[in-house]
Amino acid sequence: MTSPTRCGYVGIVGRPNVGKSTLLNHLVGQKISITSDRPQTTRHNVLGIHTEGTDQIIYVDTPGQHGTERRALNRLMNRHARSVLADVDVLVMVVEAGRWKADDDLVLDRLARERGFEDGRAPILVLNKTDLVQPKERLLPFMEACARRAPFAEMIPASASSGYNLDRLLVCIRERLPEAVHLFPADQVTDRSERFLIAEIVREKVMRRVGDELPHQITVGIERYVEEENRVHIHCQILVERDGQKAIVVGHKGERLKQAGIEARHEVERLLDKHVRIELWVKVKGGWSDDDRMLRQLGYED
Ligand SMILES: Nc1nc2c(ncn2[C@@H]2O[C@H](COP(=O)(O)OP(=O)(O)OP(=O)(O)O)[C@@H](O)[C@H]2O)c(=O)[nH]1
Ligand SMILES: [Mg+2]
Repeated sequence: MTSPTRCGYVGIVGRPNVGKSTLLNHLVGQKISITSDRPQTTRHNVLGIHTEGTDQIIYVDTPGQHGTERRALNRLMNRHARSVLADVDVLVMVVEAGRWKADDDLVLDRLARERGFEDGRAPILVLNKTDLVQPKERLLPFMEACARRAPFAEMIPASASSGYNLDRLLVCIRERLPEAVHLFPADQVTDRSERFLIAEIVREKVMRRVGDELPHQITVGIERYVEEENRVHIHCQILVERDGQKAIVVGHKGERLKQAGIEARHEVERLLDKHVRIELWVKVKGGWSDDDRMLRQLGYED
């Protein structure tokens, strides 16, 4: 007799910048969701699929939830993240070890409202970035304080960037997977198209280079994708909101954009396993991040 297969959706939620996407990439073993030290890097729910033997885990990375910004893009991002709370089989809430903030309370409130803690629905709490906690003795009182906030199913101190304790997290997730048939082929790692991943890689490289100078009024679209004999030629358009932002993205004598393009090309070549040429264009389109119709055109589906 063959053993039954198990398959389930595992939502990863939390406030911005706690390391949700880094965690997803590590668990799947491949870079799927872009990361940066800027809050609100992730804008869509992104699936990362990990199949091993009889188990298939479908992770859902979500945009960081927060209570401050009010543009249409931010409302949409919050909505994407909230839709995951109720529906997934297993929920992982990520916080930064030693730093509980107001937005963590916001996430927990929504979670209590839309999911609850009964009948095995309580989330696993990951206390991420433990590598930054000094001295280590500070961890224990923080864990005790977390335990008083909500009846978490498990609390796991971990480091998504080094991989510390993620094996324990994986055991906890596997224990909770329902018996079910696999929903994706064993070799599929995401539901997103190559074009989506490429646009995201470009956005990551640009975001990381502009640092604090620009908030998040950047988006990237693939305008043209041409497969030539032995390489792929990709035209990307980077949209910003204002002329001043364009100057920041382009940088002195175009140097910043050029470097972002080089970094993106290396990563896209690894992804596609082909030679790649990337051309980046920056265009000003005022108000895109607060315009519902424009957001839909740009691929931010509701
Ligand atoms: N020191 C340390 N840094 C980490 C760890 N995990 C993630 N980071 C860093 O934290 C920053 C944010 O990581 P992301 O994975 O983009 O965070 P996120 O929660 O997905 O952020 P949003 O998508 O904006 O909500 C990045 O600079 C990561 O490299 C960790 O375990 N230790
Ligand atoms: Mg993210």
